[in-house]
Amino acid sequence: MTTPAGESTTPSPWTSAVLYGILDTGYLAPENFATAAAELVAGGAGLLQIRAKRESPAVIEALARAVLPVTRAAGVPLILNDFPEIAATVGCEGVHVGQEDTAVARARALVGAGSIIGKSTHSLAQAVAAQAEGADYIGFGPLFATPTKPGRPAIGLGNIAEVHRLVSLPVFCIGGIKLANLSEVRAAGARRVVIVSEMLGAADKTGYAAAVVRGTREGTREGT
Ligand code: 3NM
Repeated sequence: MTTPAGESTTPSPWTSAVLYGILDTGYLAPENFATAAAELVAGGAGLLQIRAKRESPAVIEALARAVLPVTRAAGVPLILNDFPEIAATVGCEGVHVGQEDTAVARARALVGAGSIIGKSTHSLAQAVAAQAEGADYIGFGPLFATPTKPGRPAIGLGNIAEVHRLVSLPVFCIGGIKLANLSEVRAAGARRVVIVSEMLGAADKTGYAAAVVRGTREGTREGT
């Protein structure tokens, strides 16, 4: 990958990411997106998403344009939550779709053949279906009830090991994960996590992200 200035970088491939950060307008003011993006990638977030559930397309496009130079410089893919047309216009590396959003193939056709398309899944059956549909990674959750996705019932930790047996894609566990329950989530078989509210609320986002990366990798090495 090259930076906007044309310098080559040697980032880890996104497929080895253990922490996926989400910049969510529910927790972060638009003017703080670029700074937060820099802080999270400095801490080791290997994928970054923009999630703006209540904003206009114009605001979403502006957010993506503000964050993209930061993620490009770090060699971290920028994923837009849905809105594949905006992702294509701005040059985001991919989009994340929910169960009710654009189909994976359509999203890829809009964003580009080499784009990264992720899908939210909330059960083993949906995880298997997302892989069959051609997703590049899945989210799996919410493990715990979370105000970031209100009204969505927790699926618990019981199927984490099984989803890793059934699906060969990168699986990002999500929903109510915090530093305090990370070891429990790891012990249940999670290898990669997404954390939204606690990470965006941290005074030191870089230090927080680094602690999650350390904790998640430690669990993987121990084989728990
Ligand atoms: N998607 P927090 S759970 C955005 O299960 C999102 O698909 C989920 O935020 C899913 O870390 C979730 O604040 C919210 O709980 C994650």
